[in-house]
Amino acid sequence: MMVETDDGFREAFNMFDQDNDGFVSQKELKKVMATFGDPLTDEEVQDIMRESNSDGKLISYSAFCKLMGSGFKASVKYDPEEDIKHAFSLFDLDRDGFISPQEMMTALGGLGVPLSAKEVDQLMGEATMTSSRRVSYEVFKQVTQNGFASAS
Ligand SMILES: [Ca+2]
Ligand SMILES: [Ca+2]
Repeated sequence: MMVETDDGFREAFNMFDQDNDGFVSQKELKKVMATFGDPLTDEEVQDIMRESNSDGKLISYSAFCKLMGSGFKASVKYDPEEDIKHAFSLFDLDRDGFISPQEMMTALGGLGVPLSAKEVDQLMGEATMTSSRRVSYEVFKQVTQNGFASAS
């Protein structure tokens, strides 16, 4: 069977192997999947572990490649659009389709990034390039994908 380029999986593997010990543990698998907005139950994690490895405890890189080559890939396929939508919804607290400075401040504070009103104002200005200080989903997406510097 043809396997995709090693590098593609290596990148994904490194993302899962958070302590860089060369294996993906149950804990790491669960944690990373949760950050994808797709949390797994303990049972699901154990199923994946069992599928990937005979000892059912750690996923080696080669086992990981096998997983990615099989059906597992579809279920963890990284979908940036979904991810951005999810992130946007975390910011747009009142669901009016725009992120207000207040929402930005609240959401970032919740993420452990407390910003002053002035910093938020500056951030919003860089993101929107206008004085409206309201970030629409389109702007948010652009900023998320390109970073603040190149948003235009
Ligand atoms: Ca690890
Ligand atoms: Ca809002």
